[in-house]
Amino acid sequence: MSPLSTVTAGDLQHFEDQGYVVVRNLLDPDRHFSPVVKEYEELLDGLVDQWSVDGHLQDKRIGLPFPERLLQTVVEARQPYDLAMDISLPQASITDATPMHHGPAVFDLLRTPELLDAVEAFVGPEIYSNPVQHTRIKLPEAALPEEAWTGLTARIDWHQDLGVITDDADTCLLLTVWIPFTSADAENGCLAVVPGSHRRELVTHCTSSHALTRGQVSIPEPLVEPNQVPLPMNPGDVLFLHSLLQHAGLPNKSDRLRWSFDLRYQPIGEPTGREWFPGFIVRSTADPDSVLDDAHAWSELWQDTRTRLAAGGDVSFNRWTDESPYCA
Ligand SMILES: O=C(O)CCC(=O)C(=O)O
Ligand SMILES: [Fe+2]
Repeated sequence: MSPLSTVTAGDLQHFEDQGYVVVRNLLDPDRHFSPVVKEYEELLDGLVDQWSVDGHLQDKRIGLPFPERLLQTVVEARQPYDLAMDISLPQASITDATPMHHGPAVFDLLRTPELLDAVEAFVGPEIYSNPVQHTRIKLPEAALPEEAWTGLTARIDWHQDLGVITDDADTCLLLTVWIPFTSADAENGCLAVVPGSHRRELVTHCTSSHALTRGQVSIPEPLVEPNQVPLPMNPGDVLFLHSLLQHAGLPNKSDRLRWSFDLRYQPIGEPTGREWFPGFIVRSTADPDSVLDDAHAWSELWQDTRTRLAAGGDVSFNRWTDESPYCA
């Protein structure tokens, strides 16, 4: 295998000029992704057993690789899988039974040294793992019943990441890190960006009422800039996004599954834009003892958060009122 790459001065310049950069071959899928895939295989084992017990599934498709097995079992069982696999909580209707996933392999992915070395080049050596973190396992949209379309399973409309967090984080340096686990292209729903759009301000977002993106907070069409560029990527490549860059997750029009993780990092001590959710110190030269390196403790932070939010009602991360004429 060719050696892994690192972030170069040219990459940082590209990020500054264009608001994003794709660094090819930054991670080794065999080494960095295999434990996560194994964890998700076990997670799917549990879901499949449950769907079978509940009478939703005849054929458990034991032995199929994860992407094909997920696709085929979800299509047959027509049961939700997105929250059970996501590494955050939803923004509404949280109960003690809301499914989520915070396993040790995912924790290690968040802490991958080669990834943090790259993040350090953007945000410096004191690094906080922001709790806005997701995995999005997108089935072919044609195979997905419409009621199952969410931002985790289907297309994501144009938005700026700063537009989906609270305004206390507006002046913070928040870096989005997008990691494809399968290849992603314009057909199966890679990300698309408007290069340079981070140089202008945060534009109005509206709550979508479209059937296919219902509830998503996104930029109304007239405000989306025209120069939209898809970013095909392979496993091992990593995309870094500025929080003001206009971007979208394209629809999966293929017959293949598209799986990615999107993680976020920022300098320690700044607001996260989702204060109700737990982040953690992932790297610190100044205070190495403050780093969280215990996967179980991380999982407990999320379990405690779920318990608290289930008891205390919903939180809102939405700064938009839909009063803009653009939202009509
Ligand atoms: O993966 C996607 O489709 C969208 C991801 C996204 O918007 C993000 O990572 O900020
Ligand atoms: Fe985004």
